[in-house]
Amino acid sequence: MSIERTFSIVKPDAIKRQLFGQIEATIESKGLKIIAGKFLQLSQEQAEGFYAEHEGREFYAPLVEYMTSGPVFVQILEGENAITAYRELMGTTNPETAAEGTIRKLFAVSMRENSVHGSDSQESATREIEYFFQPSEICA
Ligand code: IDP
Repeated sequence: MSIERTFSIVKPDAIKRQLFGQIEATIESKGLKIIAGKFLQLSQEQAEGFYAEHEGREFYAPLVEYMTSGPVFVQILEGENAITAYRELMGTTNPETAAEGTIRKLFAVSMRENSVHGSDSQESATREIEYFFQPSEICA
């Protein structure tokens, strides 16, 4: 067991449907601590850069359009094995295959509008945290 940090986004579909509080409560109930967070309206450039690894895929342009369609909440979560623990709590990308009790099973609308993001590795977590946060914004 090790204490890790992971990066999470509550995506536009969830903010629009006022599911922010329920999602944060689910995260806290799993023992993950929210050590930084802010609401943002992503620019086209921010969304493209964040999802640059998917450039060229057929879902890239609609994904960027969706991620800029309304406010998001970006946050840093800390806890034991936080990267894997939060990926498990989110559920699979496609909500139809997500396990019972996961955030995506509970709240997601579709494969694109799937309510939350979570880093998939230590390298991604470091990159994504640095993409959105200054060290001074982290309250650990
Ligand atoms: P993840 O968010 O579960 O890690 P990724 O494969 O990294 O999934 O994809 C990033 C995001 O792109 C997904 O969360 C989802 O919003 C969107 N996405 C991925 N694959 C598809 C697809 O086939 N159709 C529509 N949207 C997709």
